[in-house]
Amino acid sequence: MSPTDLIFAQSSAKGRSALALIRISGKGCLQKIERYLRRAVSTTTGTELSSDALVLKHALARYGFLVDVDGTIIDDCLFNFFGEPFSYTGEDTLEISSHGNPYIVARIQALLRRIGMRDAEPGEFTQRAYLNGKLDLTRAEAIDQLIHADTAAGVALARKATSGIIATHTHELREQLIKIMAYFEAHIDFAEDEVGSYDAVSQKQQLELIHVKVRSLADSYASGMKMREGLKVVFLGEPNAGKSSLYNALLGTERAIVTAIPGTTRDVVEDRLLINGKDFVLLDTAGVRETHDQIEKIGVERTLRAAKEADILCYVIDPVHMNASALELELKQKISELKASAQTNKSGAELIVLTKSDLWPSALSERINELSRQSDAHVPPITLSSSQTATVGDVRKLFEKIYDATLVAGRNSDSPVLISRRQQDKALLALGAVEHAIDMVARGDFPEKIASTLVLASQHLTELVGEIGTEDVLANIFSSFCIGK
Ligand SMILES: Nc1nc2c(ncn2[C@@H]2O[C@H](COP(=O)(O)OP(=O)(O)OP(=O)(O)O)[C@@H](O)[C@H]2O)c(=O)[nH]1
Ligand SMILES: [Mg+2]
Repeated sequence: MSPTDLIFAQSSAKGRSALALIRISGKGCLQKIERYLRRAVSTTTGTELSSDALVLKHALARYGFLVDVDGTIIDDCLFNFFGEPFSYTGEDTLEISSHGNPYIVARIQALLRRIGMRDAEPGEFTQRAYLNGKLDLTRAEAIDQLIHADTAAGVALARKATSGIIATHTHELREQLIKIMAYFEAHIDFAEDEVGSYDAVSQKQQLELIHVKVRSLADSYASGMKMREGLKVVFLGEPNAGKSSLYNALLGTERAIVTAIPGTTRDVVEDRLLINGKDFVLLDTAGVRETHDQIEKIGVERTLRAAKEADILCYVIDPVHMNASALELELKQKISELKASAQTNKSGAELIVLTKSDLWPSALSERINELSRQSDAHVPPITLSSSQTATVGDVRKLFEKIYDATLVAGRNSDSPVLISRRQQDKALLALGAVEHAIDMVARGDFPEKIASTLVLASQHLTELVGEIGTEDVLANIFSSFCIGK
């Protein structure tokens, strides 16, 4: 890839559409194409077609014809020119919006090849933006994610990262490390009376503060990932408990089959639910029981596998035949049975939904209400549901509450959230080096050794932002991006 070539690509989606956008980048791209631009007839004034070339200036839009080498009109297009450095890539950039017919796009691309331009590699525009100092690597990655995110949180996190918050925060941490490093370096060669007395303990405290920050930066990747994917809610219960009815009520569609026959649901049914910008993946499952039915048996196995992956385990229990006075005990018993069969040891959140409230005897109703208000009850939070009265609002609120409690880092808009495994790897390497340096200070190691470990830590942070990177590594990162971006 030569950074001086003129490159082009269709930046809009392939296929038939109202408009297509072809982007060209590289020094002198306008001069190259200018002889193929013609003034079009004004659709408002009907002014005559002129053979004059269109005059394009910096960041100006012009409407006109694009003609082929033989002078025939390819299409009437909108030309947007952005002169260096005021473009996405930092180079002269011309964007051609034509009609979105694949034949027209192919003809334009053939013309561009014919006049010496070449097809851009995936991510090459962004790579040029990076090489021209328009973006750091974390922002380039953010742009790629902004295009690919398929959840509300994914878009929000990518947007946040395009502001450069990851780079800013990482630079701050790096500067703090360098200050401490300078302290240790100062004590390598100089006598104590020149640089003051050597106080490693206070430096260790500073390092511990940085350690906390680097750790929360590294940890932010996992919580960001959960936000992007959505918290997995698994509904677990006996056959006929009302799982599928609750599931449908939450989604607002008849997604799962509901019948009065126990053992209706066999496959795990999966769908997404968005509550106030928070993503959840809801999994309805087969009711758990001993069975000889071969199909149901497989269904139960699938349920138990899904339960192991749950971020929120939602016990769905039909309490209609439970004893009001022994309710708490009976619920605990039921839950421990379900838990034992699911063998979940994941420390996800749990909640109970008690179903069929329209059928509850009044004594049971009173006891359930009492228990669900009781914050120190010895069972997970309880919420009530009935497919008839559909009190799904309460269930949604509980989901949200758990979401907020689980994904603290992502909610706090001031703290950066790492968005790629590459970034997390670098943060973890930096974390390891800071930990090592803390141990060295504790052991009373030589200042030069501590300083060199801190150099290493700061290098990992620099690499996180992408300021040091071999060409191979960079090409590898950008090649996973879209063509035309
Ligand atoms: N009266 C009443 N009936 C309900 C309520 N919720 C569910 N049911 C009924 O209970 C029966 C079982 O409901 P489902 O939602 O299929 O139960 P499930 O837990 O998915 O059952 P399986 O798929 O067999 O594990 C159906 O006849 C529902 O109409 C409710 O709130 N009130
Ligand atoms: Mg069901």
